[in-house]
Amino acid sequence: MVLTIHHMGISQSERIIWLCEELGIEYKLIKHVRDPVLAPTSLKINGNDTGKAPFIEDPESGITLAESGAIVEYILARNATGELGGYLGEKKLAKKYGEKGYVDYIYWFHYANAGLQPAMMGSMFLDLVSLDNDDRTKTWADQRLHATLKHVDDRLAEAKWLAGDDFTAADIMVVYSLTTQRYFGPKVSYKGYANIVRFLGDVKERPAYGRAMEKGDPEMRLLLGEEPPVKTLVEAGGVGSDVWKK
Ligand SMILES: N[C@@H](CCC(=O)N[C@@H](CS)C(=O)NCC(=O)O)C(=O)O
Repeated sequence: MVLTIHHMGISQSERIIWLCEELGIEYKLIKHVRDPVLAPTSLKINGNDTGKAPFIEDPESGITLAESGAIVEYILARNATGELGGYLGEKKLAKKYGEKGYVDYIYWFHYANAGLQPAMMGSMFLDLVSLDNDDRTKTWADQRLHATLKHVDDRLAEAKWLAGDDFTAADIMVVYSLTTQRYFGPKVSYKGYANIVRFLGDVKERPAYGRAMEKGDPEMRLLLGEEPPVKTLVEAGGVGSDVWKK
């Protein structure tokens, strides 16, 4: 009995499809379409109290779960062979306590949704209201956003992947916030963040990433380069527009 992934197009649930593709585990994909920006009523499923994406159902254990970080940890633990730690055969996407890279792994795994994503969303919301460029709140949010991006960029200057030499689930957590999130804002360019751009180039080379994006969002133009979209989906009125399409 395979895991069911509820994926909403152009959303954080791309992380879960990507994780399963990297691990090579089978899953059933149920797609939901934004209405036209927020989550549709089809995501108001028993167990999904917030009605957001991602959401998974595991028929084997009867467990349902929301929150991408929790889901990633659940899938890694569920598929761990031997000791807990996200092993699947030779594939290993988590670091264990005591292992080289462990502290960086947990730090960047959590930084994705606790540091980077809030900074992106704070700037996204401020971009949506008409504030003067020298508005204090906007200035502070911009400073916070760029300090956050610099923090990620500095890490990627010293390591190929966020946990070190090995690609891990921490990279999966961070990539949505740097890429697809920009369809909603902020319209931030990565000019000056050469290490982030290099990292996104390495992500593009991963076959599992390509497969995940093709399965989850086959129409979406991937935002792996320096420049953000000219117009966000919010400005364009939602997914009915074609600003996000290839
Ligand atoms: N922290 C949650 C965030 C979930 C979330 O906000 N998902 C967005 C998609 S990126 C959503 O469902 N938005 C629709 C809405 O808020 O109505 C996670 O990591 O899963």
